Amino acid sequence: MTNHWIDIKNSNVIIIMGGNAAEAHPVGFGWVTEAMQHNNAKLIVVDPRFTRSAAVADYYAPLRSGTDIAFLLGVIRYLIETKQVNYDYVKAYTNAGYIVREDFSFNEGLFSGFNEETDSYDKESWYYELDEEGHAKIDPSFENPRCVWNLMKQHVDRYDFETVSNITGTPIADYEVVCQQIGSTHTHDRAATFMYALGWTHHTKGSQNIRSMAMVQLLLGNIGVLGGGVNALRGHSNVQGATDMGLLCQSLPGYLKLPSDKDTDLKTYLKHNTPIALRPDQTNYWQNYPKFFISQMKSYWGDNATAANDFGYDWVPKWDKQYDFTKHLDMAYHGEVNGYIIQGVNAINSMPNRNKVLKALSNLKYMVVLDALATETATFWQNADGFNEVNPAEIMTEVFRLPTTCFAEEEGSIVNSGRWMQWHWKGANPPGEAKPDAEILSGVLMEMRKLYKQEGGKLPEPLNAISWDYHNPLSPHAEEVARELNGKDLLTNRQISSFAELKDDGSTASACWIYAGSWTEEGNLMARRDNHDPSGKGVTPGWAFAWPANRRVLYNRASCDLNGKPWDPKRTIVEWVDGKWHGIDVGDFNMKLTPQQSAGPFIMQPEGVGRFFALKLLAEGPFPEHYEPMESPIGVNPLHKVTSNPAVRMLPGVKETLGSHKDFPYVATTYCVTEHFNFWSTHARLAAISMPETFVEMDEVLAAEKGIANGDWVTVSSKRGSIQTKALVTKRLQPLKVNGQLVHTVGLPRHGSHNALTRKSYSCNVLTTEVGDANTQVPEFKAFLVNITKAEGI
Ligand SMILES: Nc1nc2c(c(=O)[nH]1)N[C@H]1C(S)=C(S)[C@@H](COP(=O)(O)OP(=O)(O)OC[C@H]3O[C@@H](n4cnc5c(=O)[nH]c(N)nc54)[C@H](O)[C@@H]3O)O[C@H]1N2
Ligand SMILES: Nc1nc2c(c(=O)[nH]1)N[C@H]1C(S)=C(S)[C@@H](COP(=O)(O)OP(=O)(O)OC[C@H]3O[C@@H](n4cnc5c(=O)[nH]c(N)nc54)[C@H](O)[C@@H]3O)O[C@H]1N2
Ligand SMILES: [Mo]
Repeated sequence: MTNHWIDIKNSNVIIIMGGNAAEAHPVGFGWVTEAMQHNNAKLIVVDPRFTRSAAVADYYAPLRSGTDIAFLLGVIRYLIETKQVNYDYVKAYTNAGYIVREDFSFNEGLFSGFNEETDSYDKESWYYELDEEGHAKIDPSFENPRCVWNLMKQHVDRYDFETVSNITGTPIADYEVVCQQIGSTHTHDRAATFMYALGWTHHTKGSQNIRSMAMVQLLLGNIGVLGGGVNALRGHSNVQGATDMGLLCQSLPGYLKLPSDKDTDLKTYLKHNTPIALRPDQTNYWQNYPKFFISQMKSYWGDNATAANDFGYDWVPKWDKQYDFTKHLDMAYHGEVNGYIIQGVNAINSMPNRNKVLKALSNLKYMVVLDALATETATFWQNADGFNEVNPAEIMTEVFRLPTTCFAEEEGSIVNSGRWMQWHWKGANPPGEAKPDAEILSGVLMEMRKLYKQEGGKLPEPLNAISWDYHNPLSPHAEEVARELNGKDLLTNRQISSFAELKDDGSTASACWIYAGSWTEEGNLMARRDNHDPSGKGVTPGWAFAWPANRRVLYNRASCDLNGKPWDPKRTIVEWVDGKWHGIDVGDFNMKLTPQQSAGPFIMQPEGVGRFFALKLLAEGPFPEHYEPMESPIGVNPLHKVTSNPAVRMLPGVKETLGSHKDFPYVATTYCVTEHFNFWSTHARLAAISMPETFVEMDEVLAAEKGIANGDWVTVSSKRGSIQTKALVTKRLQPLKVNGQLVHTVGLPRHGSHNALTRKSYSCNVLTTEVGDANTQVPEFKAFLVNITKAEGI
C-alpha cells in the first residue's frame, strides 16, 4: 500500500476492484465502513461476482474476468474527454509533458520493437527524447504530438463506452455511474482509493491491470494524498515482509536486484542498477544503490567482505534464467531436479495444473517439508482414494518432514499491507518436536559446513564466508536478526537510525536498508504500541514502525503544490510554513530542501515524477492494452489481431495444455471465502464445519440450459483435468453480453482439500493453467476456460 489501512477512512470514493475485501480482509474492511459512515464515502465494487463486498456497496458493476484494462482505459478516456482531470497535479508531478522517442509506435495491438520469433520486445524505443546532457525533453504546453499526454490520449481513444462494454460485458449504465464517481475525485478536496489483490494479479497481464489504475490515480491527483493511493491488500499476514526480505527469485532484501550472470563483477552490477537522474536536480534516490548493496554485503559476510574482494560479491548467486516456482516444478517434471526443500507452501493444493505438480514431485529423489501442519503436499505420493492421480508403488521420492513452529509460538515481526513492522510475542510453546524455521535452517548450515570440512566439495566459500555471529549459532534469536536487518555503524558499533547513514565504503552494515530505523539505539521501535493520533487523520507515528523511515503515506510531497501549500487544507500531511517544512507524517523527501528543490515527489524515479508512460519497466508495453486471457471465451480480441498478451512467457509444452472456447465455453474464476484460510482451516474443526466442502457457483441461465439444479453433482473440466463437485446455482453470477455472445462465468473456491476434516473436496487447481503474468509469472488463476456436465457424484 502507498497509504495504509486506517487512512482509508479519509477517502471519499472507495473502489474495490480486483479484490473482495469484505471477505478476504474483513478486519481492514472496517475502515471502509468507517469512511462510509463518517466521511460520507461511496463504495464501488467491480467484480464478476456479486460478492459480500458488493452486498454493502453503493454501486456494483459486473465485468468479465480479465478485462479490467479495457474498463480502466475507458475510465481514462472518459476523464480526459470530460476534463475531470487534476491538471495542476498532472502538470507538476507526472510525465505527461515528456517527449517520447520518434521511433516509438503502437499499431494493431503491438508496440514498436516486437520480435515475432522470440515473442518478446526490444524496448529501446520505449523511452524519452534526451537532450545533450542526457535529460528528458519536456513540452510543458502539452502541444507536442509526441509528448506522453497526446500519445496517451490517442492510445485510449479507442476505449469508448460501447467498445468497453462490448469487451467487459459491463452494462453501459453501470459503467457510466462508476466513471462519474471516480471522476468526482479529480478536485483538490476529494480523493479516491483503489483496493485490490488477486482479482488483478492473477492474470497474464496482472502488472498492467495495476498500472492502469495507477494512471487513473495520477490523472485525478490521488497519489501522495490522504485517502488516496495505490493499495494492494496483501494475502498472508507477513507476505509484505516476505517480499521485503527478497522472497522473489530475482530479488534481494530491500528490493535490491539479485545479480545476473551478465553482472560479472561488482562494478558492472552497480552500474546496471544505479540510475542516473533524467532531469536536473532530481533526488533520484536509487542513486544510493551502492550504499544499500555494500552494506548488505557487509551484513552477510561480516569481516570477510573487504574492498579487495568486492565485498564478497562473487559469493552472491547469479541467475541465468528466471527460476520461479513454476519454472522449478517444470524442471522437476522434466526430471531436471533431484530434490526440493518445501518451506511453508502447500504446493499440490496451491500451484496450478495439479496433475503436473504431482508428476513433478514424483520425479524427485528427495523432498524436505518444513511446515507447521501436516500438509497434503507432504503425502502427495498417497493415492488418497483417487484424489491424487499417482501410483505409490512407482514413486521413489523420499520425504522428510520437519515440523516447524507457527507465528504464535515464536516472537518476531510481521509486516502488514500498510508496511507497518509490528513486533509480536510468543503466545505458547510449540507442540512435540516442532522447531522454529531459523533453528532448522541454522542446523542445516552448520551441518553442511562440517561436511564440507570433512569431505570437501564444490564451492564451499560462500557457506564458510557467511557471518553467523549469533549468541547461539544453532538458534539465532529474532531480536538478533532484527538488529542485523536494521544495521549498524561498524566503526562505532552503534545501531544506525536511518538509511541515510549507510555508506558504500564498507563502514556500515544493514541487511535490509528499508528496515533501517526499526531497531535503533532507542530500542525496538516495532514493539511500540502508542495509538495516539494527534491530527485525527489516522497517522499514528508511535504505533510500531512503518518502513521507510516510519513514513505512513508514500509520495506525500505530492499532497502540496510546487510552493509547498497543501492542495487541500483539510488533507494536510506536510506543508511549508515560515520557511520550514512541518508535517503530521515524515516527509517523503529531504525536509531540509525548499519546496522548489523538492519538487519531484516520486523520488525513486530518476525523473522525479509519476509515469503515465512506463518506459521499459514492463514486458508488454509502456502503456497498458487490452489483451484477452490466454484462454478466451470469445477467441478473438475485438480491438485487433493480437488476441492475448504477445509477450507472455510460455514454457515449452504449455501451449498444448491450453483449451479453446469451442471445447470449454465457460469462464472459470477461483477465489477465497471468509470461512477458510487457504488450506490451513480445512483441518480446523469449526472452520471446516462452517464450510464443509467446496462447490462451483453458476448462474441460473446456465444451470437451466444444462438441466442442473442447486446441489446437483457436476463434472467441471478443463484441458488440464477434471473434478467433481456440487453446483451452487445463484443470482450472484449473471451471464454477460460480450462481443455479441452470452458469456457465463463460474466460480470455484480455492480451498478444496482431500484431507479436510469434514468432506473431501477436489482442488480447483486440477483445472488451472500455469501460464502467468509476463512480468511476475503469477498464474492466470482468475480467468481460464472450463466445461460443465451433470455427474453421478463421489
Ligand atoms: N478468509 C480468508 N481471507 C484471506 C484468505 C483466505 O484464504 N481466506 N487468503 C489470503 C490471501 S493468501 C490472499 S492473496 C488474499 C486475497 O484477497 P482477494 O484478492 O480479495 O481474494 P480473492 O477471493 O482471491 O479474489 C478477489 C475477487 O476478485 C474477483 N475477480 C476475479 N477475476 C477478476 C477480474 O478479472 N477482475 C476483477 N475486477 N475482479 C476479479 C473474484 O470474483 C473475487 O471476488 O486474501 C487473504 N485473506
Ligand atoms: N486456483 C487458485 N490457486 C491459488 C490461489 C487462487 O486464488 N486460486 N491463490 C494463490 C495465493 S494468493 C496464495 S498466497 C497461495 C497460497 O498457497 P500456500 O502458501 O501453498 O498455502 P497455505 O495453505 O497458506 O500454505 C502455507 C503453509 O505454511 C505453513 N506455515 C505456517 N506458518 C509457518 C511457519 O512459521 N513456518 C513454516 N515453515 N510453515 C508455516 C502452513 O501450515 C501452510 O501449510 O495459493 C495460490 N493458489
Ligand atoms: Mo496470497
